[in-house]
Amino acid sequence: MIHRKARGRSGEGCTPSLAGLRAFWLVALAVVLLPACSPQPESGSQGASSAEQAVVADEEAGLFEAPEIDYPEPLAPLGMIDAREQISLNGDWNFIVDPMCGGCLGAPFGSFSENRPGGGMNLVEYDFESAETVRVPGDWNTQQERLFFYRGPAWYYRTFEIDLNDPDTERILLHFGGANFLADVFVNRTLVGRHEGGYVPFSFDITEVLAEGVPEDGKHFVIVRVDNELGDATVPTGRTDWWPYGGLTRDVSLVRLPNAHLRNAKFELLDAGDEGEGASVSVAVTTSGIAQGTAVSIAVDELGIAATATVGTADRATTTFTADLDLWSPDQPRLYDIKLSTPGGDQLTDRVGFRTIETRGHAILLNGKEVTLRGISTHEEPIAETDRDHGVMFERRQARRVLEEAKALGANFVRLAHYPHSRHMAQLADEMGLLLWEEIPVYWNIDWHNPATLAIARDQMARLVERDWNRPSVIIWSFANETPVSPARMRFLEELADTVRERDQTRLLSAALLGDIRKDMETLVPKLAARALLRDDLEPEDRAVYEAVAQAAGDAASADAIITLVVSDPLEELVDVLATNEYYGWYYSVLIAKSLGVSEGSVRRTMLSMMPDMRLTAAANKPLFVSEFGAGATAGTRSKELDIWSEDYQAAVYHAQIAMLEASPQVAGMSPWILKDFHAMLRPLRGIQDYTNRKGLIAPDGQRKLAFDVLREFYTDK
Ligand code: GCB
Repeated sequence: MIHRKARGRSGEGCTPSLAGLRAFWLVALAVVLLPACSPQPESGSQGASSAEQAVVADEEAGLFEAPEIDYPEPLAPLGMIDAREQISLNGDWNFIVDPMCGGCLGAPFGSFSENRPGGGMNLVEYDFESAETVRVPGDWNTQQERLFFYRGPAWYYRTFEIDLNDPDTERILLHFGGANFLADVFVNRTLVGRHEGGYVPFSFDITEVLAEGVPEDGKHFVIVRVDNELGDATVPTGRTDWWPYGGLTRDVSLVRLPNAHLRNAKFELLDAGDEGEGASVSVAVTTSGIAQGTAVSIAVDELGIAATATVGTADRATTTFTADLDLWSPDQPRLYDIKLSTPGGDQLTDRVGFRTIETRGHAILLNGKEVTLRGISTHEEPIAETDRDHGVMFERRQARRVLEEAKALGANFVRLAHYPHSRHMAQLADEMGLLLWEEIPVYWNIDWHNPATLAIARDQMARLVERDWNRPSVIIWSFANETPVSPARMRFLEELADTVRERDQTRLLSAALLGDIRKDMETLVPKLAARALLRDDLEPEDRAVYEAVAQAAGDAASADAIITLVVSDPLEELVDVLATNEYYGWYYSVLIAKSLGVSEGSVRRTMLSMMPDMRLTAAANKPLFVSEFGAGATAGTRSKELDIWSEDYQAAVYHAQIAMLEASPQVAGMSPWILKDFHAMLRPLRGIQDYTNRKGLIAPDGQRKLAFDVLREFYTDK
């Protein structure tokens, strides 16, 4: 088993070095003196081969140093989870909020990991059985009002039953669809491992732990310490414009597998033939414990396909087959059931579609034909707050509601921002005929120099790709959002591009870029000044400033010219689609007003009238995609004067943006920001934001704002 060292994140820093120091007074001293949960510096050496041995009893270590714990890593990703034999562990789990990580003290892996009974002469200051409960899957923030802003550690506990038939012929995995953001997992008092990085699936093999028998109180149990505190070295970092929901946010289950089993399979269209006729498909299967030379069967009954792939070295089996396929597209989302089976009796199925996606010059081609991406961005939040039903959306029906609203908008494309959404999304998009952008939370400024940070990002990228590589709806993998340009960032992102390319070369790679805002402002400001001077509603002080700017700029300040803004970024070499987030009509007006010392209103009005004459283009000969634009509006607020936060102002920004982007030939599509208002700690403004980003086209109660119709009309006219 691979072991990984503690990373010096909140959690491991909570456990004092107690090896050999079991006396109570020392524990008490540690409790009093140690800064609980304070991050510790990364520690050095590699560890032993089992979790118990992994605590290095370093006689030299002082009381105040954390022990060196090597956390077993999760298994390589297990694919096709829905086709597996599972015992669901969803439901109510006992739950202890532990802001100071008191439960991290007093035992090698933290006292709460033991579920030690108290009473009699045993002093135990926690009790899972009588603890409150929260629903799994779900975040804790929206299940209890007092936890809404909570960031830190909490403990989950539940018992389970399973009959272990024969540990020599079967494996039992404990599987998590995702846990935000750090999870330490214990089964029957044994640390089975750690996963860092939210939103993606991971599992541990717990067969050996279960084989040791049921603990003395008669039930197997699992305890998970989940910590949603984020910092400078995590992915995402501690500052994001979305809610860092904590908890076991996705399904939890026990997966029963034969010892020799199929782990995953990837189906790729190698050649689409003549619009699907005579197409060839490659199949790449990964296996575990299956003897070399064994034939894995692949059947697609509807196509009359019965092929075999022989297991070779490195637990892999590959083959290709040819067939007459109906290609998948949003208009005709055709899916086929593919069955895999082994002579030993392991079986898997997946519903797979086949299509091609590529670029030619400025165009994106789906099945060889140019497609314009009529998109919308979304966070993983339910369409209506009343539909929350314990936490972030975790049920298929909630995911379906989001995609139905995207369809109602006339969209053919959804950007799943800014992290991997639940697996339901891509499965439903496959069925409903929507194209998807999937993304990992490399967001704003990440610790580009830190190998541990890179490891988390790579893990998220790999697990996302391996989870969804059979989903025809997914056409773009994105590995970054608004990351400031630097050589270190480039190196980091190159590694992520490699992580994708090693696994999947059939989809497009992208990242949402910031562009060069300073350069754009230099281009815009003289023209904006000339335009402003044509207005008859300018205040004299503003007019004086605009006159001075226009005069200094000379010819650059012509009022009637088309204004071309060029998106460029060193990443343009690495991506297939150049995506840009731009906020003309929202943030940029503040920047200009502040830098010139004029009223924001004068800039906003001028900008709105100028945008139809602005064009977005890119230096690279690649498709340009506008991955964000938008404006905030509190639903129900109306203003003839177009005051900001009104639905009218938001609608006006949409009209102006659409005029600009429709006239920009390099733009191959857009995904405005955003389908629905969403919780955001960065948005405190009382009475208007109330910790909600208001750029949604839909309000928290599910009501559509004016801009929804503006975009719908544009999309459905096309
Ligand atoms: C952005 C970010 C997005 C924010 C959005 C905003 O550029 O990519 O995460 O929520 O702007 O509303 O400011």
